[in-house]
Amino acid sequence: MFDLVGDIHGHAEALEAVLRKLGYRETQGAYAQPGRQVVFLGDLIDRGPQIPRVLEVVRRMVDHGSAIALLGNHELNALAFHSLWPGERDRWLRPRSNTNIRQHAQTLLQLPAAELKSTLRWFRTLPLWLDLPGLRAVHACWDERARTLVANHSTFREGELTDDFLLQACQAQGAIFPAVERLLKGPELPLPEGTSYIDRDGHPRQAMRIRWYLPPEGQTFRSFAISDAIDSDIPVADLRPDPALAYHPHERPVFFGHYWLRGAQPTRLAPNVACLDYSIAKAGFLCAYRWDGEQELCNTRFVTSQSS
Ligand SMILES: [Mn+2]
Repeated sequence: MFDLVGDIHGHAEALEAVLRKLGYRETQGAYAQPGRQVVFLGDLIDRGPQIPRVLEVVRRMVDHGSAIALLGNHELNALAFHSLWPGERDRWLRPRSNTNIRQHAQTLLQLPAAELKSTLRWFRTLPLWLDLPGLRAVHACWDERARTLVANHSTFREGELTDDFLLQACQAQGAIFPAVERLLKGPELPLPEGTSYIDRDGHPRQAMRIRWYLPPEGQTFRSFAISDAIDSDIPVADLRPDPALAYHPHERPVFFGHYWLRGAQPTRLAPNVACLDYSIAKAGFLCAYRWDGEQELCNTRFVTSQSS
């Protein structure tokens, strides 16, 4: 059975506390627990103070077979940040703008060159989703159309993200760029003409992150927004629904991270939907879910790094 762990962002102390609460013990250098495996939902790096230790704990578990680690947008961004355009000497797949350097700065600061190189090689082996008979997991959004498009693309190899794949996935003109963005960053909905809101980092935004797992019928922009908005700024105008979105209640349970949720006590977002990102890198906590095969998720099964 599986224990799912949300975005860690370099917080090793919280990670090890949660692993111990879940019943994992460090033996022969790797946390393990008979009969159970961790699924890390991505975003291991950037922002936090102990990135090398987080990578060490997670990689040893993956090598040992006691964990599966999915690729988050921060891992994909790191690959693109350090990949040159084909045939060019100083043009990177992810432009080295001040914003992009700032986002990646703690990783650059904390990892020596050789370790960074080995980490990037390892990132290339990470899956973008986990699709099992009883559960699904992805960093930001389960979108079956996007997933199929990526899985069937000629550059896609399971467990081996090649230069060709990164080129198609990381630059705006790439053939699978929109699909990979949906899976790893989630869909965004443009706000009505002429409106905007200020996000939690103080930036004005014209598009909002949405509750993609809910049916959009009957929602307003404000009720359909998730996370980073100061809610009162979002207009109450009706949505034009895209029924293709939504995660149907009869689908198997899906777990994801990415959304910087707030609140003292994690709760499922729908009977078959749980987000495990509770903003550890913004004064929140690390969040996990102990899954024993149930198809209807249970609010008592969340485990967090908060003491109590
Ligand atoms: Mn993320």
